[in-house]
Amino acid sequence: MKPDLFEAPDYYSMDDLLNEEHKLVRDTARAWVKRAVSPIIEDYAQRAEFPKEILHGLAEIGAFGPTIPENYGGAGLDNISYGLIMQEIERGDSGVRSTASVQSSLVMYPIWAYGSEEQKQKYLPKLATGELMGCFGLTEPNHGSNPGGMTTHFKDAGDHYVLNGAKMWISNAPFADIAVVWAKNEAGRIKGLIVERGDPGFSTPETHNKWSLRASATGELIFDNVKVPKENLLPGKDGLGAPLGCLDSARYGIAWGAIGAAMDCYDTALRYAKEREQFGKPIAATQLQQKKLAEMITEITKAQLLALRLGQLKNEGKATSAQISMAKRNNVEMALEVARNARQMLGGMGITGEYSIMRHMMNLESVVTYEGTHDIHLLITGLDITGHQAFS
Ligand code: TGC
Ligand code: FAD
Repeated sequence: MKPDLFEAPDYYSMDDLLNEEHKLVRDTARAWVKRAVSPIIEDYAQRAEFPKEILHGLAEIGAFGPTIPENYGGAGLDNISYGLIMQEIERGDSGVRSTASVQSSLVMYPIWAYGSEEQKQKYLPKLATGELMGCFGLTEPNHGSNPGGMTTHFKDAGDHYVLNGAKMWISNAPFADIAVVWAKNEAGRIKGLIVERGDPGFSTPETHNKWSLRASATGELIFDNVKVPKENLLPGKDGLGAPLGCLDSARYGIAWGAIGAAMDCYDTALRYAKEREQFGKPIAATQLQQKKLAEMITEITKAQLLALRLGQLKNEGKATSAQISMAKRNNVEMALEVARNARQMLGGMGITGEYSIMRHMMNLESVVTYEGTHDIHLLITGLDITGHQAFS
């Protein structure tokens, strides 16, 4: 892969809107990605292997629990810093950002928001350092966009629960030490349970043959009469709103992360277009390639403004789920479009692993599907503005 020459586009001087802490956090993550992710990620993606060697570095830049309070091992940062970290990591690779998103928003967040004090003390500090890694089991083979229909269930067996069922498409599952699992109790109410690797009857087979997120490990969670200690039930919240509340946090991070992937594609295409000559002049001097570049930077800039405003609203506790859906949907689609156009601008070279663009493009096909598909987020906006739900 070519050396990482990334220069971040900032067409509307967004830096002026960030405080010193935001810039420090962002620059630390940016430097780490250049040093630790860019040189190795293409090889790992080609081999379809997760680079475990980066876990320590992810913890060091505050990517595990950026907004979790420091007394539980988190970084105690605001939501804009969290978003900027996700942007920088996804600039390197969406699969690496996935690992950070899952650990922070889908494992640490529910334990922090819905867990008992004992659960917080036991798990959060170790999750923040990466000593423990987690995954989040909501999706099932027959229930993806409609998680409320889940069939994974547990029964009260006196001093413990017995859990049965299966989850599918679970990021980090093959190596996670713990899983936050959403399942129905005997009354049909959705609850969160912490299941630990090694519990008899619990297995995590890996999902192979992915053309997307190849540097992220994806798997199933199989529960065959797994005994779960009663103290592993998350007591703070139940119902579908509990897992969906975690998704709000992860979707917010993705709205920022996708910008990182788009910035990397744009920056690569711009540099290539200035250097690559055809018909006796740089392709950057042709109207058609300028159109692509001008539209890319326009869309990236709009997405940056959307994410920053959403971050401000989130910091004020005012961001709604529907606003988060709009940003996730818009920014991921934007990044996919940028990646597709940037890929074309590199001609044949665009399909090789010499450049990051094709990897970003394929990764983004997962990002536009997980955490709620493009269509589902449109329906969430539709419901919000009309008051009519059109899911079923
Ligand atoms: P609905 O009746 O609308 O809602 C049920 C209850 O949930 C509440 N609620 C929310 N609460 C918090 N945050 C949100 N975003 C919420 N959305 C809804 C709602 O108020 C209600 O509460 P209550 O108290 O009245 O019961 O539910 P529905 O069954 O009609 O479904 C709505 C729908 C389709 C929007 C929802 O199911 C949905 O978002 N589906 C998409 C599923 C999804 O996003 N799955 C993601 C799995 S995790 C993942 O992909 C991780 S990838 C990670 C990575 O690698 O980065
Ligand atoms: P389906 O729900 O079957 O949807 C298929 C198509 O139908 C989509 O285009 C969808 O938009 C459309 N559709 C569905 N309902 C409607 C409707 N009412 N109206 C119109 N169109 C509709 N899940 C987790 O729980 N944890 C994870 O860590 C996790 N990681 C993932 C990692 C990867 C790489 C991938 C690909 C997925 C991951 N997921 C995870 C699962 C992800 O959230 C689901 O794939 C996603 O929610 C969509 O569900 P589905 O794949 O079953 O598609």
